[in-house]
Amino acid sequence: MITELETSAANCHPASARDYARVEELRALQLARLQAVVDRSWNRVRLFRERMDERSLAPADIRSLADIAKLPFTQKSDLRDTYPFGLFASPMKDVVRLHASSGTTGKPIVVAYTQEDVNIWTSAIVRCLAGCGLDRGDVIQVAYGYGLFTGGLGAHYGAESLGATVVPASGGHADRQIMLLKDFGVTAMCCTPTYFLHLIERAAEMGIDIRELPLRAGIFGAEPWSEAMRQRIEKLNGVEAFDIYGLSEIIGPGVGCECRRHQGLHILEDLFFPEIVDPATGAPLPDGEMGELVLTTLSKQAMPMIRYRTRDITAILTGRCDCGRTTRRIARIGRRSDDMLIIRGVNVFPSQVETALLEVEGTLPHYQILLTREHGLDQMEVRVEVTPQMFEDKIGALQELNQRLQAALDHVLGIRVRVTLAEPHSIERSEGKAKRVIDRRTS
Ligand code: DLL
Repeated sequence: MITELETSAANCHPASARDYARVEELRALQLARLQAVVDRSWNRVRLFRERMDERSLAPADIRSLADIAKLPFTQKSDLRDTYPFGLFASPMKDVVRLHASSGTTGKPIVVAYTQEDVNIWTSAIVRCLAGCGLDRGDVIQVAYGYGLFTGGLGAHYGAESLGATVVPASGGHADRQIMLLKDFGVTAMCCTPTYFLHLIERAAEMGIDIRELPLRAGIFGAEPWSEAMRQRIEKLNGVEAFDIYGLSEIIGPGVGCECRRHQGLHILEDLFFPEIVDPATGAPLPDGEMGELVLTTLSKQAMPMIRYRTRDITAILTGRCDCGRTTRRIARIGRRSDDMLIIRGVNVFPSQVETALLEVEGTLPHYQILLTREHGLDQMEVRVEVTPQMFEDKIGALQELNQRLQAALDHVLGIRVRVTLAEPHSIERSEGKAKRVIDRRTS
């Protein structure tokens, strides 16, 4: 039941009015909230106070939004080092929810919410979903994992508060997901883009044509996905694909989301203050330049985050979105500063590989990057699945496809990589975030 395009505060969802606030009003609100959050953190979080003291800074020194640049950064290791509750700014009796993100090594990081934090998070998701044109009357299947991961419960509370009918499917059990999708008349799906790809593939095997179902929108996030991937999803399935962004440390999903114009992700700026910095030096970068996104929470009570280094690479887009929202937008996040691979001295990002592969006809959006070291030299192999038609075709067609992929990758990456064409379904599917890179280099 996707609604008409919103264009102003007058015809938007009531929860979205803030997104259309006058810019001066928004900046004044941000400053007042920034001062409050700095004050709260200084008074209640030891690590933050020590870092402020080291710089001879006091909360009263934050007089303008530009003063944010004086504040110390926070990073993931700070959460690990203070595990589990060291960065909390509320006593446990006020904390109503904990989430945790597993990470690849050691202890997870833990994040906390007061009741008000949960309410604000919920309203953030309502605004995101309303911006995607969803409303009461929609049936929203949430296939992000429920549990310590923020995706499932975050999307759930928001969708329910929107007044939509929520199907809390959680991740996994593809056949059951498809049955629910079909039998419950689901109109919007919330999951990772790679899981959606898996579901539509499985639906086809079950003889179900997604285009004949009421499904109209996909709210996809939690992992990087390319514009080429969006085109594949939309063209094949008649689903409008929206990019939603967020991270546990800041709140979970709902930091930003695309609207129906798909011109970048609107940051919910009354709740989160974005900056872009040079990932190497931490120096602020002007709007329009790509760099690392740094976020400050403007309303969180239980665990405020000040200048959190997300490692996500994007740019603040200049100019207004045609939707009429006044909030600033960020470009799609294609990569993280820490997912850069260095292959024979050349910097390679998995997102570049995805874009190159999907621009060539005959491929499926399932691929993996395998890194090995032979005689001291890094080797990169890209395994990509090809369509069943292609696979059944003559050997010559496969060879030709291989050459085209080689050329596309050479062009984008500037290094020679090995391309292996894989049979449909031969690469493992993910239920959540996809694992694209397998690194078998030993040192
Ligand atoms: O992935 C929260 C979330 C759930 C977002 C559902 C959207 C939908 P974490 O597990 O803490 O939280 O992982 C956060 O995932 O720093 C990005 O690197 C990546 N990420 C999240 N959304 C996007 C996106 C959730 N739309 C980390 N595009 C972030 C690219 C994304 N990367």
